[in-house]
Amino acid sequence: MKHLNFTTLIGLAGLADGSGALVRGNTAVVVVDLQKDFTKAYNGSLAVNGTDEAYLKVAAETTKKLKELGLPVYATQDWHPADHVSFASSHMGKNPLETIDLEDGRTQILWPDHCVQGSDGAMLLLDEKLLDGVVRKGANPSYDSYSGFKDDGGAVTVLDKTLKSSGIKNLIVYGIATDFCVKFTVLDGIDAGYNVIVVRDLTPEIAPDTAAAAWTDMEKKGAAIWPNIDMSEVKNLL
Ligand code: VGL
Ligand code: ZN
Repeated sequence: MKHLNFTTLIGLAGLADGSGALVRGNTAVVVVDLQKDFTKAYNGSLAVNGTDEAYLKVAAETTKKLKELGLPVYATQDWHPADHVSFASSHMGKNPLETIDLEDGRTQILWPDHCVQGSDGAMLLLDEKLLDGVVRKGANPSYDSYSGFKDDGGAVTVLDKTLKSSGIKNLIVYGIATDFCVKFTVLDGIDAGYNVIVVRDLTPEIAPDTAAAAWTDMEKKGAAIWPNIDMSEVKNLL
């Protein structure tokens, strides 16, 4: 996994709520798209670098520790129909990683078929017992949804409502991948008013250039980038 060289750990002062401090007792974990198809460990169709067994083990152990501290844990799950607009196979003569212009003016990056509803590749790689909820996204054939909060057509998922109804103010976010689903989930989370922490070492990337831009965008918007999970920092939020 390639990383930007952050010289300083961005502390609690850099957060988005404007108050300069995280709110204690109101923190949830959002694990993004930890699914077979995105991993090398399972030979996924859209396998992201740095998603070997070792990564999955650390991600699972960290999630368990956070849950044991009492934090609610939500997972997003990419959940596409077989004819999804983001699949190159849905567009005659097109290949994965090409970009197309859709009729309504959106541009769409094309991917190999991945996370097809009900398929083995769509399976979440987290123990269900750790999860307080799963937010499925990308189920509308016509719209992609990198964000766990809303799709490209603006249709919202249950995530914001679920978090707000339990008084959540801070999110700890990690998962796959930096440059797409993590980035848009983080940016939308900040727009929805949350203080967002992103854990770099638990967040692999599809490509170095798009990932570098993603870290910059997230940081500029006010996300706190933690190099890794510091449990004593997390306990400060409790
Ligand atoms: C993702 C590309 C397509 C992701 C999902 O989880 O980052 N990337 N679908
Ligand atoms: Zn997808």
